[in-house]
Amino acid sequence: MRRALVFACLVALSACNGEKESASVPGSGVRTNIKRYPSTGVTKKFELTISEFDWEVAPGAIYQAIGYNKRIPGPVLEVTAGDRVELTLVNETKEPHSAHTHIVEFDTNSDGVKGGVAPPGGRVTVVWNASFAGTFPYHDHAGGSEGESGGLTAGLVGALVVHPPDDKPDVFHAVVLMDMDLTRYKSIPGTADDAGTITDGEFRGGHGFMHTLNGRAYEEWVPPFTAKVGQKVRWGVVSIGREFHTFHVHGHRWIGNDGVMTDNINLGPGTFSSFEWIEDNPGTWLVHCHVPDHMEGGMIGHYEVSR
Ligand SMILES: [Cu+2]
Repeated sequence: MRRALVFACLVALSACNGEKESASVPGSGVRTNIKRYPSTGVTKKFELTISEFDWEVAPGAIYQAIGYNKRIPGPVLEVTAGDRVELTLVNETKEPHSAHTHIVEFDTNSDGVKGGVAPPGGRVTVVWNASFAGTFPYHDHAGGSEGESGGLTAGLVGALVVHPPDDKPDVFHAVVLMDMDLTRYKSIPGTADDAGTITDGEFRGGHGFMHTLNGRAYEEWVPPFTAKVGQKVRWGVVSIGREFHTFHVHGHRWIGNDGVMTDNINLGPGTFSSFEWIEDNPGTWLVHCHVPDHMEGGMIGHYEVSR
């Protein structure tokens, strides 16, 4: 009886996988039907300055950050599929740093691990082709004195957005999910423990201390995402911290990476997802990670849809 049940489950699973493999979802990063775009003949140039600065994760919570262009996350790099990109990094810190970029095509000189690293006080230019559409992470991978994860936790993270040339949205929202680290706070007005017990302050922890949407924590502080009814709204969500997260949007639904309808996607470290809809549901909606202490730890914001 049990064996028959297991067999039935296996059959169901393989049928399910077969369905996923043949799915074609534009902009969703499916594993088959990957579309490689021909060159546009255009070279886009970006320059990012890497420096140390104070970043306000939540009101009064000052983070000793290292980031691109004095912000967490770094600027959204927006290009068209088929573009060639020259990305120059100017490193004003005392450690080597880089911008390793997912999915794009490059050689090891532009990988950001051994090649493509900006030395302390120096600069480097990396070159890659944005041949595939979607939203992907870029992040430090140079492995300075704080190791491979030090730059990520300090704030050296960002999103690359590659739009198909013939399919641009009316509204695009890039979302970077990132975990902060208690040891990097210069000041934090009040803290609670990981269980959320607030003794003398206002900020609940989560694992390590606060989780962010685009570098900010809590719905009063995360700038609201906006759209109007009738617009084609595309989201590109990148997860780049050390925790697993979900991204949940109230009042909406879409086709997830696995080809199945969802309103809440799973994102492990270094993963990403793009999805879209034609907006038809006005109101102020919550967007948040569904891990309870991540949501309580700040990974929550608003999506405001007007008529
Ligand atoms: Cu989370």
